Amino acid sequence: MRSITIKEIHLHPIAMPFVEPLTTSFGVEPFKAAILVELITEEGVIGWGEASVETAPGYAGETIGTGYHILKHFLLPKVIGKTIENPMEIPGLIKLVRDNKHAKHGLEGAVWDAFAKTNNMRLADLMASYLPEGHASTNRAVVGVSIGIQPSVEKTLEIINKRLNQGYGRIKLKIKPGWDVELAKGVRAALPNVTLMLDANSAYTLKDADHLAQLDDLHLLMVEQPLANDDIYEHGKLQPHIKTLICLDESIKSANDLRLALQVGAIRILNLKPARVGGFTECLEIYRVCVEHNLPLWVGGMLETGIGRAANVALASLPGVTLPCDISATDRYFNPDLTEPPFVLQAGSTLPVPDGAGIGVEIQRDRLEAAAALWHERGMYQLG
Ligand code: OSB
Ligand code: MG
Repeated sequence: MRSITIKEIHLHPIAMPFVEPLTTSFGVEPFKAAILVELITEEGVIGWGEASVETAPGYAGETIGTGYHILKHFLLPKVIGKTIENPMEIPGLIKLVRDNKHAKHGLEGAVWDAFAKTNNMRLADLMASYLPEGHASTNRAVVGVSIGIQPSVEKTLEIINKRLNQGYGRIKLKIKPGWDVELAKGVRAALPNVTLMLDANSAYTLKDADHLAQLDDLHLLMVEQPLANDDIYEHGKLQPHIKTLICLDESIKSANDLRLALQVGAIRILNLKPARVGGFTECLEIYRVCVEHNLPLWVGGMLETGIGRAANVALASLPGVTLPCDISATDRYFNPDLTEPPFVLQAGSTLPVPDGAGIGVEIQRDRLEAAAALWHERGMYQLG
């Protein structure tokens, strides 16, 4: 493979209006915020990454402000001017920066895209080239849709029916204390066969074990992250008390976290978000652990723009990803998105991997400028 030398990196903080915002147990974001990372190689190849940080530190503890600060002052100086023989060298170059996984993923994503483009390969094929034989891309991702907290069961059913009619084959509902068992029972009664799961975003404690056991007979696909964002131990205590399989999201920030969760029986399914684990190098390590342990795996999302979403589709197309992913079509998020062509849902609730090199979608500069302007206009704080 041909190496790349990193010449320049530009950071683009952006804001975009959502078609439909996503209310979770920790709140609702006013608009889609992210820092887009534009990397230019000595040869003039441009790679794009997305640090899908939110405006508030509710999900990850990172924000647009911290992401910008860490990227600009700590991460970029460690890689500019460097020659990379393999994108998996990036974590070693930046390992003295602790945590800040979303920011790291934005940088690493840009390197993976530039590296794949330099070698005239799709990102999905570049990822597969670092996996054992038999893990070639399936060329599509099987996907579902995530629905935020609504004012009533009726309103929720209305949105679910809209999504089912669009062709989505798996529905995820956000829950919080006071908005859980009644919702799930109501939806199950109306739609006995829909593939349904719940996501609590860390809103419960072990004291809620009996309450969560009321979900046992609703044949849910899984319940995602019921307990604290930094907990593994108590999820291992909860799982024997409930029949619904526990899927971890927030708790798993590395392959080592996953090994620990497996050891203590805290996890039956993994939501793998590239942003949460700090990039695709760690994703591929986690993927290998899942394959080794036969752990069902799917790719989660952070309501990414087309840049982050295209890369997530590439990862989600690998055959070790065995459950529907939180990656929906473009029209569920933005109108228009920053990239072309849009992702359009296909038969079997799938999204195709784009044919082009790297992430395979083209950034539209006029839309990027508009999104950057909207950040400056609506930005909640100044970036240093
Ligand atoms: O918990 O999976 C989550 C979005 C922001 C923060 C946390 C989560 C989410 C989603 C998004 O559920 C799903 C998507 O990108 O379609
Ligand atoms: Mg989640």
